[in-house]
Amino acid sequence: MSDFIPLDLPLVLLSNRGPVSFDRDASGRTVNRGAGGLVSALSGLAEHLDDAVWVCGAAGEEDAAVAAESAGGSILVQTAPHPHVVDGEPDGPAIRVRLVVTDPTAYADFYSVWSNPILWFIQHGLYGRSLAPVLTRAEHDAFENGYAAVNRAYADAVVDEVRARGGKALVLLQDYHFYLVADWVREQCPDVVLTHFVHIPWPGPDEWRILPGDIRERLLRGLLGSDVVGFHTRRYARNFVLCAQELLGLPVDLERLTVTVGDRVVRARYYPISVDAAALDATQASEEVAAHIAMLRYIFLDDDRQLLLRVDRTDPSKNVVRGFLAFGTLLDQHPELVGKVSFLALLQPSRTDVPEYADYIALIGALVAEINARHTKEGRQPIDLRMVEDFPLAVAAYSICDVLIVNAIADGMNLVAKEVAVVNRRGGVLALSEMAGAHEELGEFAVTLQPFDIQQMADALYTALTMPMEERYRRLAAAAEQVRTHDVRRWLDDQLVDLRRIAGFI
Ligand code: GDG
Repeated sequence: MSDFIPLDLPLVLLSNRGPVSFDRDASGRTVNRGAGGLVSALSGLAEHLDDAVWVCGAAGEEDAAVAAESAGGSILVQTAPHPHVVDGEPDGPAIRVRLVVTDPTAYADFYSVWSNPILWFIQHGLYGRSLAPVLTRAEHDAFENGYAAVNRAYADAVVDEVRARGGKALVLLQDYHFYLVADWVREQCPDVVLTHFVHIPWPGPDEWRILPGDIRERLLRGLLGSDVVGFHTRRYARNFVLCAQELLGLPVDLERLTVTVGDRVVRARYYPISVDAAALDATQASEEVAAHIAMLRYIFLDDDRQLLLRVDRTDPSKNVVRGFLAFGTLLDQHPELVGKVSFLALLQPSRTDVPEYADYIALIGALVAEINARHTKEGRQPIDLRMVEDFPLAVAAYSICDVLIVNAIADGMNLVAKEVAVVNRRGGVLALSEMAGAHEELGEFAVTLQPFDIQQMADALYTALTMPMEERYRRLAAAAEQVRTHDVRRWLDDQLVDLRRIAGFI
């Protein structure tokens, strides 16, 4: 990747999961690098800067042991050629990391009561409302003693790091775990320049009215401590400004997407996150992916058969169940497709400790069994459901699928759609929910899905599977071009340019 733009100020990052985690095996302490586009983009930036620190949670026991050894301070982790903690000068790229340890009960209330599920459910519109949520004294207490307390601990760590740098720094906060942090940091360090980026959808004011009035007010006021609140799309940014207007009564400008808070102007901006196209190309070129491709071709693509793919966490927001219902309807209404189309679903089990998620997995299994029983032909079942964590397998499937289905009820962006656009080599068609953030950029090249309408989705899948080859390749090339020219580096650079402008450097 090319060089990062100069920042002129130290950088303090905050996210729940950090760039490295620690473990222990027979040989002693091991250091693992975090996976995914976000962590690698931010790691690239942090490695490049002279003065940057990444504040994150101590996830496991070994993380806590490392934090204890550093007496609450930061450590320097060299990230290549092999990751390890360094005492003196590193002789390769390195990231300064500060691991925050919190009380386990408070953390459980923060993470497993408020962040996921309550905030996740509100922001993805997952509550049925007639019977859920039920907010009792326990949830009020969990907010105070969990969400707020943990936010406070992380905010204190950020403040500590900013003060150690003279009180002036660029601060980048990530996601729905930390809505209270910006305001606290600004109170202690008024000279920071701060962006809070929200990776999930931001719904309109009425969804937020599900929450107790004082809590939703605190969450909004917390975020308004930022200079910029970043989202994936204009729609989410606008919803945020509407919330400030309707729920807090603050003066706003809905065209410029600004909120006036006392003598400060807070901007809601949209920076669509993306993928690291070069890293994806490298993964695709690996022997492991080639072996998977050969196997998938052998299983799914002999004769003139086609492959429909989905790759998701087993999260109710991804709408896996309605996706299978639509596929079942497609086969009912187009029996000529039975035996001609396979549906490969690579699902990563997620948050299985949350009852709604465990129930959802059971529902998926039962539905797949039922559709497979109904449409097995010559011993071949139409759906191949695999509960796996296997990124090279996912990239192999991306490369050769005919149709990718993303039918989320709500999805901040959805990186899977962008990954397929970059690596597919078979004229793969994106069947993309209008409720995924990615639809704002890729909708014109996709077949649009309306995630609650089973018949519409079945019809759209039929359109995708029967689209002329030339049209398929034309759309795929245009989608790939859009993603390659708007990759994850651009997502980050655009935010940094805005921060430098606010700080007065440009
Ligand atoms: C949240 C928001 C937003 C796939 N299989 C495996 C695996 N993957 C990778 C995919 C992709 C990532 O996981 C999933 O990203 P998504 O964007 O699709 O969805 P969320 O996990 O819900 O992410 C979302 C995103 O944050 C970024 O802001 O786009 O809207 O919900 O990169 O390729 N990764 C591993 N093993 C697999 O088997 N490790």
